[in-house]
Amino acid sequence: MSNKAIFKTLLIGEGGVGKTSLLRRVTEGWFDVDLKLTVGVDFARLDVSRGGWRGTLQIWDIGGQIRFRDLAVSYFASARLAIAVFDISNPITMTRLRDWIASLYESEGEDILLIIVGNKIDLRKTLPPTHRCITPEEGRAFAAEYNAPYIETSAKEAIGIDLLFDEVTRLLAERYPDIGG
Ligand code: G3D
Ligand code: MG
Repeated sequence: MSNKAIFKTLLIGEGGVGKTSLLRRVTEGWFDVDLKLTVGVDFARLDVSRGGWRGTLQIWDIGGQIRFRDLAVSYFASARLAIAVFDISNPITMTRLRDWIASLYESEGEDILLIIVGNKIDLRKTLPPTHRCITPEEGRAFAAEYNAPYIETSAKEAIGIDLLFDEVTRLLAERYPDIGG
């Protein structure tokens, strides 16, 4: 009998940073549930495990049509963890992520688990050297301000996705050792 706990996991960050692309990557081949709601939130469900610990992530991906100020209550409510995404090729998306995190903290408290993701790292090698990209060191320093792990990904080239969800699982298993399983 399945008795796995469900952990609401949010994807947050500016439009265009790659949230939906990351979700598509992780659910490829694993795909379980995909509900498109009229409010513009997609869900995907992903079973994860670590040692004897097992859980189900219910990953919420907000649609681009939802305005920021509409969000807090309905989207953030009861989340266990947030994956906060910026685009390494677009530094303003890192700055704006601060507002997302502040809003999340205001709604759910600063105790919520958080992982910072710098996505689109494939662009470091294709953009001209004059293009200002966020460096790994800058990404780590940003995440350290929130005491959060920093993971770099490319949804396009499927880099770092497993690592990201290993980290999600690790944080949840450590925070909720007795719930999963
Ligand atoms: P969002 O859900 O955060 O709004 P999307 O972002 O997943 O819709 O992605 C926005 C655009 O960025 C898409 O391009 C998508 O293909 C691209 N993208 C997402 N992840 C990556 C990545 O890792 N590398 C690169 N190079 N591009 C990425 P379009 O052109 O469809 O708008
Ligand atoms: Mg999207």
